Amino acid sequence: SDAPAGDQRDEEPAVIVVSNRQPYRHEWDGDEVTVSRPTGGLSSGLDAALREVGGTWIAWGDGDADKVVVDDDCVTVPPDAPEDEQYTLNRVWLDEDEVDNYYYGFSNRVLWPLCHNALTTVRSNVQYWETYRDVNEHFADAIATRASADDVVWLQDYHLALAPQMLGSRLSEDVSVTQFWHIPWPSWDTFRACPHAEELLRGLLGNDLFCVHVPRYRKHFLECVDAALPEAVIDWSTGQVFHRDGTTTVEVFPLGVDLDRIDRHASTAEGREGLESFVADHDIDDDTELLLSVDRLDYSKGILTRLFALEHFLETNPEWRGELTFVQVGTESRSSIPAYSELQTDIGEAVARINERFATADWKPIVYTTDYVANETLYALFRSADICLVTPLRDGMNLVAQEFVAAQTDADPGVLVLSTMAGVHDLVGDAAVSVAPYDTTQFVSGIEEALSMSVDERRERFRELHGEIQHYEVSVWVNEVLDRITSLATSDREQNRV
Ligand code: ADQ
Repeated sequence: SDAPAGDQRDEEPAVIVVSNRQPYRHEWDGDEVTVSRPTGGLSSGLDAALREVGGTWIAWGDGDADKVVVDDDCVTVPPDAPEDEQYTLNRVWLDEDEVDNYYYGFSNRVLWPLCHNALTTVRSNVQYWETYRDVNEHFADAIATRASADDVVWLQDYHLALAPQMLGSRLSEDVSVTQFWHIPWPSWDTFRACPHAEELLRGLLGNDLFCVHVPRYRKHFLECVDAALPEAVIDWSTGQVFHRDGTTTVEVFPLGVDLDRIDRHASTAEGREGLESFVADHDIDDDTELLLSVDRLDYSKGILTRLFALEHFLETNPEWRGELTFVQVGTESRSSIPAYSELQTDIGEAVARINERFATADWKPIVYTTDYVANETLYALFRSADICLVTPLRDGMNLVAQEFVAAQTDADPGVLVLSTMAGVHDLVGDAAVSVAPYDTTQFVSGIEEALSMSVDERRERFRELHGEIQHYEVSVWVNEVLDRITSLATSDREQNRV
């Protein structure tokens, strides 16, 4: 392709972001091209960073195989931005078998449940593993083609655990490699269940800098390295791991959301109108207290235990019947994996059962939708919610909790009910109403506490939450990670000179 190589702007090093998911999707139908844009907080944060510094984003060219033009690896994005705000999107094309075994297989039937302590859900086989390794090779090849001296390669997440080590033989010493692990890192006692634990750890030690959301995960990662790799020497105070191929520094960089963008979206006319239609379409009574949850339909998000807790709440608090509406927005996810399709069925059934049990002629306790909700509408919905229930069984960070806080206002803020099992709970702690998601009794008390909280206490907690999540807004996070990898590279060069 003749797309321009990622140019380096200002004094910053050129950045090569690498992720499984692409930030823009191009679909050609004859001559007509449709570009869909990123929606998630992370992808728009990284997109903004690349637009600023220039560079390349390498990702799986996910799309409808009949429609995408498969021989064109690179395009310039965003298509409608001025030239000095564009960068190169370089796609790695995968065939159906590769997607099945690498993405739905090893990534999401082994690593995802393993890292979320869902060991009974892990399904491992040699084909998943070998394809995972092959696809990581494809990514490493694509990176090696694009990277030049002093560049920073920034890998995202668990789909690419082997690529860093593979880069060792493909890149010159002066290219820095860093990776962000977006999901939890489990204890060694869990991680050792993986038949490829050592290879995965060695793969990740190909990074100069390996980053996680909270200190717990860093501690677990270092303990895994300590237990599994006899050749590694750990400096526990600095988080440095010395090994055959060099040094890997393991650090903590919590990821946040874009506070201004959410606040802006929540107050736009589109947001307000979107919210009005949402309320009308779903027959929500404006006078009821609005309880809200927004999740991908994933077993780690604790949706079923939440529904059971709500059922128990309605059972034991009859005075609240007719007075509240619980809205669950769910996005379908990984549906070809049985654990996910079964979950979708179970959620549908639980919602129907609870509604049947408690609904009256003019009131329904649960509104459940899997429809796409536009960003503006979603943030307006967050703003209008009285309580947000973020109750995962385990979650690397959880951005929804932060999006809810970002959308609230000081005058009459809502209450965040937050699972102790979410990474974000380590950071905001008791400013939220904490619940243990597995304990129905405690969960119900949490809902009762949130419903009866005085406006003074709500304001106090909101200020505390808002103050806390400001520290790691997504733009701050991007800059801190990039500054850190750059400073590690500089001190490395200086040491080599001595
Ligand atoms: P996820 O598991 O996807 O991310 P989360 O952090 O909650 O979880 O982020 C989901 C994002 O998708 C949020 O921005 C949310 O608003 C959006 N979203 C969800 N449902 C939606 C819907 N129906 N419509 C529109 N938007 C929707 C992984 C880890 C997390 C970690 C993030 C970032 O599992 O623990 O916080 O990466 O590192």
